Amino acid sequence: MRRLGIIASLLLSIGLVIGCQSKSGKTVAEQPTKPNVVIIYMDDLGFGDVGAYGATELKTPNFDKLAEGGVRFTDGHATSATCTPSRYGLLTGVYPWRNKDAKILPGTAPLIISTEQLTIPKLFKEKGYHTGIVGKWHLGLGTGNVDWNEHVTPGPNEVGFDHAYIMAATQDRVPTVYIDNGYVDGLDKNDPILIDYKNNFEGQPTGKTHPELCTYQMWHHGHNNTIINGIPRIGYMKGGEAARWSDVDMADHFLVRAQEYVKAHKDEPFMLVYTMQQPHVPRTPHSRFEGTSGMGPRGDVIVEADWCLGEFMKTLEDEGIMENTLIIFSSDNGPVLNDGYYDDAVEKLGKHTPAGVLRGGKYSLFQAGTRVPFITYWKGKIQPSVSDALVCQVDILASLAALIGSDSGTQDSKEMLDVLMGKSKEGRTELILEATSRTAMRSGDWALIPPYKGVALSKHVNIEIGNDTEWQLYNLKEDISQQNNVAEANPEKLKELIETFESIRGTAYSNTKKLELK
Ligand code: NG6
Ligand code: CA
Repeated sequence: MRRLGIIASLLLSIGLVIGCQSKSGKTVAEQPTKPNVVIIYMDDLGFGDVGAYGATELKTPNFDKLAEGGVRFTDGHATSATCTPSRYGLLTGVYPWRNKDAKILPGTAPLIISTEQLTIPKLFKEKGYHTGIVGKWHLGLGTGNVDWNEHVTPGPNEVGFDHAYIMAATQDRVPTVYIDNGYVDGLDKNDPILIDYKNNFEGQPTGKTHPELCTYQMWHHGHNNTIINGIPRIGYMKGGEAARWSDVDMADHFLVRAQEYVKAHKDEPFMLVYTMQQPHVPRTPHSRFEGTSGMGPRGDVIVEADWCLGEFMKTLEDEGIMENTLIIFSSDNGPVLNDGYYDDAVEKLGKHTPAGVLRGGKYSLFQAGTRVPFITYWKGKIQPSVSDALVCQVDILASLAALIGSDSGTQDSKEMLDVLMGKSKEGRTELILEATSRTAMRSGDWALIPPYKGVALSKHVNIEIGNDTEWQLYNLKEDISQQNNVAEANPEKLKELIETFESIRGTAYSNTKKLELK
């Protein structure tokens, strides 16, 4: 037996030396294999919603494991304080304010990424990867007037994803169905789907006319159109009964799809974007998670999402590909409590601070709008560390291009592979941030916000969104919570930063058509 073993290992080593000589003379064993990449993207998860980022009341063991085993960025940003623009910036490597259509989209909006445009999945495809997306999309579909009963195209498949299992927009917007590579999953053609964002279908109850039918959750502001699963939504929908999703099963549903993707593609290099829907409204935890956080549905769905991450990581481990997979974890924008439903997010918050020490939240030009949990993890390759480098999701495209040996890139995306890998702390010097079509700038420790008209505090969501009649300047090194506007005390610095801002942004920024919040 023993002799057989020796012979086998001899043969194996001969095979390695002879069979695996590459052109460069290196043996393949010395060359890096093509790593898999998984981007895990949360919806409205705040800077302070993660244990490793300081949450004490909310337990997030799996988020923490990733943060503590990888690089935990303390100054990592989404490109925008809302979803559509952030996702646009992430996938295309282009600042969303360059695209006038990169605004919160209705479920009927056409695709806002050009099919000619460079995207992260296209980069990977060029290098022989399989590419997939599972979860929330919210970047528009079709070219206008989508017929949901036919092939819905162009969409993720046409901008680089070989596989796409998505929800079209948000959990609170119709159509409330999953779309499997352009086709509504489980559609009965005899019960066609009709969608309208302006007019209701005759005789259909809405959240407004039939509040008593909002049995799962009641609307607070907006969200008073078609009622599906006892939840009133944005937009009107008719038909497609068999295809409608179950809200409380959504997390499990996407998790299984993401796990299936990994299992199906573990033997080839792949790039997966797994975009969870939590903790965006409506917050609908599965009964296993109901009451687990003590904070009501918002806390419960964060616990649920944390569990999903843990299960997903187990799959990578079980399939034996953890050591060959880079994981990037982040959120599309900062936190919000009451985002349009009565769901106890405010009432049961207790001492938890979803934005941590930061000011503002979702929709805001203050730091909590875009500064979000941002973690890179690669077992055995990335050493655990905390990085204060200024990084942004717009840079992921160029950095991943460098990882897989592609020289494609965009004007806005800065290559920061060493920073993401924890080898360097030289982040960005400048970064333009966006919130509801307004822009602001980070430059080193400085945060600059131009004067904007509109309410300072959005009453509905109870978030300071950053509007002021004066220029605002904050020194985040001394004042992370942006309490002291030092613009007046630093006229030289202010002038210099305005010049830098306008040189990147142009002077038209103050005339942009803004989404007015109430
Ligand atoms: C807002 C919705 C909010 C949420 C948001 C998009 C109302 C009153 N509010 O317009 O509930 O859906 O859009 O969120 O309708 S995001 O994370 O996808 O950007
Ligand atoms: Ca969001």
